[in-house]
Amino acid sequence: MGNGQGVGGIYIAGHRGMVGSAIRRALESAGEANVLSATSKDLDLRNATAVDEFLAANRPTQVYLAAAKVGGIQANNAYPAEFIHDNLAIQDNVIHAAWRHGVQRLLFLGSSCIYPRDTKQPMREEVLLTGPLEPTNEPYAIAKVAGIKLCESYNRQYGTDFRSVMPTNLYGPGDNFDLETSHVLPALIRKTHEARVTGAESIPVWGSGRPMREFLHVDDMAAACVHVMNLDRATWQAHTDPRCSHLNVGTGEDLSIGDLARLVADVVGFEGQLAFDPDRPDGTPRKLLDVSRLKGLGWQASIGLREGIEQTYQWYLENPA
Ligand code: GFB
Repeated sequence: MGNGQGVGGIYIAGHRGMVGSAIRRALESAGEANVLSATSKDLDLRNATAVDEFLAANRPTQVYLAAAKVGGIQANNAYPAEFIHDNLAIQDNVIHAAWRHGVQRLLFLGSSCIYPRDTKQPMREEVLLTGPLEPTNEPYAIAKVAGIKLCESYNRQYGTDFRSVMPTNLYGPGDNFDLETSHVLPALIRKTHEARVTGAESIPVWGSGRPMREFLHVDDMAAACVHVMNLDRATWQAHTDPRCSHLNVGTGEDLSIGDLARLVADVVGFEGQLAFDPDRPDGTPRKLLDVSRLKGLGWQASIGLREGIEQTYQWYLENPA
């Protein structure tokens, strides 16, 4: 618990997750020595009293709220109660305690699934709450919308400086490679690698292969988080609206799941077939982010998709589950 250096410092909630650990790497490589964290065994973020006591004892100046119950399309469908309950509880506890204990700045991490299923592409921040959500991840999305509104409400009522960023589909080192609960990219890396090793003729690809997705490397996401956290308040306020304060984080480019599977096959060196499985859900047809707001604030992604997949595949080979 904590870092034993007394009050102050930067607390990363979810430091063991893919995004939290990338934020930690980014902060440490920028020379930040005072990074606080607590494992879920030591601090259950769903427990309001425990969260309050942790923030009261450690009094961080900044909080990165990267802790969340996450998963791919199948996990979202299978565990809707956990996806809405755990995420609402974590956010509510951390944001409320951050206000109570004078955290100077908090960054809440959401997801591009907050936007309506059928909306104009690329999606601008303003389309939030203008239409129905994609059913496969509605509980998760509702929790993330609530997180944005929690931040905005505390800012409006109490003058806090709580900010939100909404990443597109993330991938990279530390990802979940479990085939039933993971997102598509780690699943394809694992399936394709195993097919190459065993000499299988084809790999199963869920759905039609037609949905379009945008992928952002987690180190880009971490860099964006640190960038947004460090913007001075006047700049942040000038580029956001008190009732539409979240910022999209993505590359601004997408591709079909079929093309993604072919790219992964090329990186891994698998020459077999793709076997699309129409019994698995496609989910939302497209969710490309409009990233012009964040570009206007001086940040854009730098890791290309092929390069990111190559690096993640290497990480997967070096870190067997
Ligand atoms: O990454 P994914 O699970 O999540 O699936 P979403 C993206 C697309 O890839 C879907 C297809 O059309 C899947 O059917 N796909 C193909 C696969 N093969 C596979 C496979 O082996 N595994 C998986 N998982 N998908 C999630 C949301 O939606 O996106 C979350 O459920 C979150 O809430 C996350 O927002 C970023 O992009 O459909």
